[in-house]
Formats: sequence, structure tokens, C-alpha cells
Amino acid sequence: MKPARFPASLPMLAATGAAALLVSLSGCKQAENPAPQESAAADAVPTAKPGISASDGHLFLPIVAGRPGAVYFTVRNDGAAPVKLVGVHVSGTGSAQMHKTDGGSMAAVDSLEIAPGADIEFKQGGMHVMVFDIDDTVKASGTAELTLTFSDGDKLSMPLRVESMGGNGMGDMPGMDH
Ligand SMILES: [Cu+2]
Repeated sequence: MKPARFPASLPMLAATGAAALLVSLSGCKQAENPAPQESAAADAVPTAKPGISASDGHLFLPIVAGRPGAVYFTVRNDGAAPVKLVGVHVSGTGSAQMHKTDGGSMAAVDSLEIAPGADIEFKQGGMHVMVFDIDDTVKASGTAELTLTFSDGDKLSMPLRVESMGGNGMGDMPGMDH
């Protein structure tokens, strides 16, 4: 889609509109309550890696630098066996965590099972990935890479489109980058 050129005042409006999102994200703390480490390896069943796919990846930068960002994507299991997602990594960030928003608060999620035939959407207000210590090199309109690690040690990488939160994923807003 062709990004529209907005008047200079619009980015301010967009930023205001995104304030609610920012508030919910700022409630997100790193390693808030480290759950007891599950022995993911012990119950890992050998799964056929083919069949796992991920799509529609976006990284939303925080409006205020230094705050966490959010990553949204969809992961799908077309294999015959359940798989367990146990780790996430995003290039250009210090750390990444899976989170789940539940009734206004969010908690870190250590692992996530994906049943055969299921897809799981990481999105605002549900499962999401929070990223911390975002590098200056990660800029809106750029790309980053999300790597998923599964309990069997297999990994899957996918590109993320980097966007500013004010953009709301609706496309580039050239006026936003000062
Ligand atoms: Cu979070």
C-alpha cells in the first residue's frame, strides 16, 4: 500500500491515540516473576520440524525510547504432533520474552504448546513478545528478525517489519521520524 503523506499535526494525534497501548506496555516488566524452570527437554517428543510456519511479523517500537517494544506474529503447526515454543529472540534487542495479557495485566510465559492444526496469533491484548533494550539500529520502516526456539532445539526465523506504535500497523508515516 502506498503510504499517505500526512500533515505535520497528525503524528501528534496518532501518538495520543497510541497512549493507551503505551500504558499497557509500560506495565510490562522484565523477568517479573520468573517461574520455576520447567524441564522442557525431558518431555520433548521428537517432532518433525517441517510443518511449522510463522507469518505476518511486526515489531512495534515504543514511543518513548528505552521502553519495551512489542512483537506480533502468527505461528502455525501443520505437523502431526504438538510442538512447544520455549524461546524467542529478536535481532537488535537485548532480550525478548513471551507474554500473555490476561484481564489487564500481563505475565511472562515460559513455554507455549501448539497443537497440530492450530495457529496462534501473537497480538495486542493476547499472547505477545516483549522486547527490551532495543538497539538504535532498529528503526521504523526497517526489518528485524524473530527466531523461535522449540523444545526439541529446532529454530525457526522470520522477518519482522519494524513500525512505530503511532503507525498502528497501518503503513508508513513518513512524518513520524524526526
Ligand atoms: Cu508484555
